[in-house]
Amino acid sequence: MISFQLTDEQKAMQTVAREFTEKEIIPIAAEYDEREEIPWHVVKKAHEIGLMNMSVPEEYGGQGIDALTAAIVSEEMAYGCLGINGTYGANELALAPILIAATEEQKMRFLPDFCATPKLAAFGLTEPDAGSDVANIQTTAVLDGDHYVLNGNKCFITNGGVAGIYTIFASVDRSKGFKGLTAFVVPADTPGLSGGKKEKKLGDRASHVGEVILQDVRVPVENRLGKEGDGFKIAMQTLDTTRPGVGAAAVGVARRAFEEARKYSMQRVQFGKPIAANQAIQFMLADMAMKIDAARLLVWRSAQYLTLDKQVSMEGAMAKCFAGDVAMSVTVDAVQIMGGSGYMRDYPVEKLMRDAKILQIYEGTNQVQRMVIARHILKP
Ligand code: COS
Repeated sequence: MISFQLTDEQKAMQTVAREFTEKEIIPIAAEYDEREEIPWHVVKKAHEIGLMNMSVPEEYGGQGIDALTAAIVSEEMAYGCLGINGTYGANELALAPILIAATEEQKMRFLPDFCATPKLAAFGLTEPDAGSDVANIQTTAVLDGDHYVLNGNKCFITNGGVAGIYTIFASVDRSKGFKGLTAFVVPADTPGLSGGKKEKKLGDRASHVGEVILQDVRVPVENRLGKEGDGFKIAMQTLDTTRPGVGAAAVGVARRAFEEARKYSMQRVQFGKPIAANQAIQFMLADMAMKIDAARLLVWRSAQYLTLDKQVSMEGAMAKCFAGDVAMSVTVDAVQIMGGSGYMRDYPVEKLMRDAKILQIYEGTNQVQRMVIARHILKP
C-alpha cells in the first residue's frame, strides 16, 4: 500500500531542517553567493544539530538517517541555498564509497574520527578528460611496496582544496579501461595532495569547487577500497545512492522559486488587479506546482527504494533528471512572472535560476541520466 503520509519522525526532521533553513541559511544566502565563499559557521551549526553525514550509520559516528528522511531534509535546506546544502551534501557523496566498499576495519578507521567534528569531504572522480566518460580517468595509481603512488589532476571537485578527506579514483592499469579503476581514501594532509584553482561559477556560489592535484601521493594499501579494478562499480553505486538527494535539492530550489513567484503575483498590481488574476500567470503557476509535486514523488520513490535496499539506478536517474529539469524550468518561469524585479538581485529568484543550472549538470548530466534510464528500459 502506498502512503503519502510522513512518519512523526520524518515530520520532526523536516521541522528541524525548515527552522534551521529559516534561521541560519536564508538570512545569509545572498551574502555568501556574492562572496563566493562557504559559510563555515553554518557548516558548524549543521554539524552541531545533526544535519551532516546523515547517511553514515550511528555506529560510525554519523546520523544514521534513512534515505527518504535525508531527502526531506535536503529539500528544506536547498530551499534556503543550494550551494550551502551542497557543501555538506558533498560529504554524503564522498563518504558513500566508504559505506559501500570499505571493510569494517576501514570504516572504523576513517568514519568516527571524521564525523566527530564539522569537516568536509570530497569525491575525487571528475578529471579534465573524464566527466561523463568515467572510464577515461587518467590519474594513475602505481603499487610501490605497501603503498600506491597516485599522480593526476581532478577538476570541478566540490570541497576540493578545503576537505579533510578525499575519496580518489585512479587507474592501476590504463589499458584495462574501466576495469583498471580503483578507489582510495586519502586524508587531506597526505603529502603531495593539494588544492588547485578555485572555480568561479555561474551559480551555486556558496560552495567551493576546485582542482585537486595529486603529485606522488603515497597512499597505504590499506586505504584502498575493495579490490584493484572495483573503482568504476563503486563510483556507479555511489552515484546511484546520491542522485535521489540531488533530486530532493532540486525540488527545494523549485519550491522556493514557486513560492516567491506565487507571493509576488498576488501582491503585484498591474492594470488595476494583481497579476495572479490573469490566466496567463495562473497557468504558469499551475504548471510549476504540478511539476514540483511530480518531481517530489519521483524523488521520494527513489529514496524509499534506497531505504528498502532495492536497486535504484533507474529510479534515481529519473528522480535526478526530472527534478533537475523542473528546477530549471520553474526558476526561469519564476523570474518571468516577477519580470524586472525577478531579474534583480534584490529578490532571490535570479540566484535560484543561476543555481538551478548545475542540477542538470553535476552528479551526471541529465543526458547521462537519460542514457542510464534508456539502458534499463531497453534491457532484453
Ligand atoms: N552499479 C553497478 N555496476 C554498474 C552500474 C551501476 N549503477 N553501472 C554500470 N555498472 C557496471 C556495468 O554492469 C559494467 O560492468 P560489466 O561489464 O561487468 O557488466 C561496467 O560497470 C561498465 O558499465 P558501462 O558499460 O555501462 O559503462 P560506460 O562507460 O558506458 O558508462 C555511464 C556508463 C555513462 C552511465 C557512466 O559512465 C556514468 O554514470 N557517467 C556519469 C558520471 C557522473 O555522474 N559524473 C559526475 C561526477 S560526480 S559529481
